Amino acid sequence: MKSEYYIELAQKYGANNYHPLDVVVHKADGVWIYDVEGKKYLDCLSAYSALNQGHGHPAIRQAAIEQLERVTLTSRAFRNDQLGPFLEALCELTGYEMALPMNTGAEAVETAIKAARKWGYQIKRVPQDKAEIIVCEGNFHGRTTTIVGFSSEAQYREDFGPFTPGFVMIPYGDSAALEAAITPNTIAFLVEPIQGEGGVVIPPQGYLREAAEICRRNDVLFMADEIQTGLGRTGRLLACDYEGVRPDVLILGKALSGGFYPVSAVVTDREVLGLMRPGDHGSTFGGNPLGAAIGRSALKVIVDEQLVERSQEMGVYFKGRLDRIESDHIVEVRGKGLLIGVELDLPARPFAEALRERGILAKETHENVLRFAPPLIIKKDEIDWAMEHIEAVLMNGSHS
Ligand code: IF1
Repeated sequence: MKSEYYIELAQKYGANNYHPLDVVVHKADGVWIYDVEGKKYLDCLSAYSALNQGHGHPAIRQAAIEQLERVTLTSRAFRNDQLGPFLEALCELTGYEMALPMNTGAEAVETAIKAARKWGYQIKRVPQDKAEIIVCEGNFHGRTTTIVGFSSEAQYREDFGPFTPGFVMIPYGDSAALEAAITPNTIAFLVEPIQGEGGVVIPPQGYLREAAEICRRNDVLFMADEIQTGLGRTGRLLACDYEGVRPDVLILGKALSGGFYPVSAVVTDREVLGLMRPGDHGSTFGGNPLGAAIGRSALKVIVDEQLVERSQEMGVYFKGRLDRIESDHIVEVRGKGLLIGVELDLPARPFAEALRERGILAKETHENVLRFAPPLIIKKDEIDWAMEHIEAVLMNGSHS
């Protein structure tokens, strides 16, 4: 069947809440994607960093198959033999005492908000229903009604209100603004170490360290949304590691499953998640044995294959090659590890279309930014191949 057939079906029966590139993926392996017509593409998006380990990683696939054949779902009404080992691996790798598993990133953010509020009322002793959480302009933390309620992006909010109260917005990258916004009722600061959707926005050096210090001084939880930046994407295990910051609440998702299954988690010390009591929170699928087996294997691959170091090394190489392209369209190249944004003086979408024509899948974000975020297993010669096309497209505008 030709691509048009599948595109028409999805357009006819699917809600129109996306504007995808018209490549109809049939299969994928490692850094490569194949469409229904057999054309091959280099994946430079990694499903927004969910595929740090690459498509269909053999070790994760094996763990998934073995678990599929045993048991996939128990619900948390019963225990299973995969959850404990997964949580242990997650806590040991990140250096925390406890974790709460969920499925999607947005659910993990919601979970972090609930955990922080509980901490705020029980430990910080904020008056009931007065807890405030500080968030940043340009944030992206997911699509639930509570989360879009504190988005600064008009379209994400429009016609979806009324929204959950209790959130205060400050400019991103401005630690003085954080200090000024804190009140006796502030319980937490929720922040992305690099704003992905915001256009790969890197805050000023020292910002995360200052912000964490301000939070510590004011008895405010520093909550890092590392759903996109975590697990090696930026060349460190966590992007917060660049500034030696250890968040009080760490939020992970995406690559926690290597793209096999939705697996997310909130990770903290006992002081925060230790406050959860039976019935306070839950999810039918959260912590299920299939997700847990996949999650544990996905973490093992990151360690065994030294994907953090690879991300650092290949990221420097990838960005270095981009830096040398002398195109009038490039305003700025920015990034850490293999999370790289190229800001253009034109809309980025036609550039993404031109790259797709040449066999490279990348996506625009925030109108003018082209994002490159390949799986962390990408090799130098694959970057070299891609760079010829990227250079041609960036030099000639989108007409190449
Ligand atoms: C979509 C963007 C990326 C995230 C951070 C939480 C979530 C995300 C930092 C929620 C999700 C996704 C969602 C996806 C596109 C994508 C995205 F372009 F929208 F902004 F990655 F940059 N925190 N980001 O980046 O996780 O509930 O989706 O599992 O189409 O909305 P989720």
